[in-house]
Amino acid sequence: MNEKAFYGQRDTNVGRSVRGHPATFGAADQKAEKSGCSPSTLPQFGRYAGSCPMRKAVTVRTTPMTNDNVHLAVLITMPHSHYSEKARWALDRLSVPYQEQPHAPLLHRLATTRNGGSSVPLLLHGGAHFTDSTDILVHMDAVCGGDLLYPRDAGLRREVEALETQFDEELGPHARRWAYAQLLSERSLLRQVMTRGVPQLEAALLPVIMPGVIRLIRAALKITPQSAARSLERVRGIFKEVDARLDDGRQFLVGERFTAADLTFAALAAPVLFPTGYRAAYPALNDVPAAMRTEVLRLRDTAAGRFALRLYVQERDRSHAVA
Ligand SMILES: N[C@@H](CCC(=O)N[C@@H](CS)C(=O)NCC(=O)O)C(=O)O
Repeated sequence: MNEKAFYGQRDTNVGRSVRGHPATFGAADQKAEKSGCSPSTLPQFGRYAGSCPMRKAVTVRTTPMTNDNVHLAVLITMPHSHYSEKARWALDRLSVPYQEQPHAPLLHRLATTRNGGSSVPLLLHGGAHFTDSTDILVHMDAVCGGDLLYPRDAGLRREVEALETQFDEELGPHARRWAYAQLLSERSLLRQVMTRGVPQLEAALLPVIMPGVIRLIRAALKITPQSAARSLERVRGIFKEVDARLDDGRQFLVGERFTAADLTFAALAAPVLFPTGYRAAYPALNDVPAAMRTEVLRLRDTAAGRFALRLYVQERDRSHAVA
């Protein structure tokens, strides 16, 4: 596989939407989509993340997309992916029933390319596919009536979008590069997190392909001690900007309530914060190298770090239905 094509490329596949303009659906689809946020109208099977009581007591079953279940959302992920956690959090927040299909790194490409994408998360919903986390949030917010993750007010929405873009393009990649740089030599820790919930065959194959996966990650993310140090500096810089924004005592980054900006910050800062309540697979902070732990504790002890941790405690299990 082409190294450049691996990790963090935004692709331009069908189903990718321009902000605020979800991929087009037929009229009948749109009507059906309207009910997409009401769990009771959708087939009750699949793996539902989150704590919505309506999602309890379901069986896990891998279900190919057919005409019968085309409206059930399917989220293709990797267990440890922070962009996948961003999409998962949004679906949980909006009470959208979905089936999650986690895959081991590299092997995820079998699932994503088959569905018109490359990276994870990839969402299949209503006969369309969405190959970028932001597109997933924009689509689901619109489908659920709007004004949930993105404010209806145009000025506030622009502010949310600008922050989300900055976190997507800078915080996510820099936090990831730094974290991988600390963990790539910890093979058994990585194996544990990268196989959580994946199909048995992929879990069995991972130890065999692990050296190749690690080489690929190192090359694709251009990980060197110098680049990792630069990425940590960039993360600290973004945290300082968030500190400054929170300085007036506000509870959320934009406006008076939780938006896609808060969600994206908390999800994409996870590789440098190891938050409790994080749904992606991470090692315990006690098991990571001491230098990494020290830095994580330092970042946790900033206004931005405390803010992200608070969002996990107060907002991660909250859905709009009960907000
Ligand atoms: N812009 C994308 C970035 C997603 C991304 O970087 N995903 C990583 C995992 S965190 C991935 O799938 N990397 C492997 C690949 O690109 O095949 C999004 O927001 O969804």
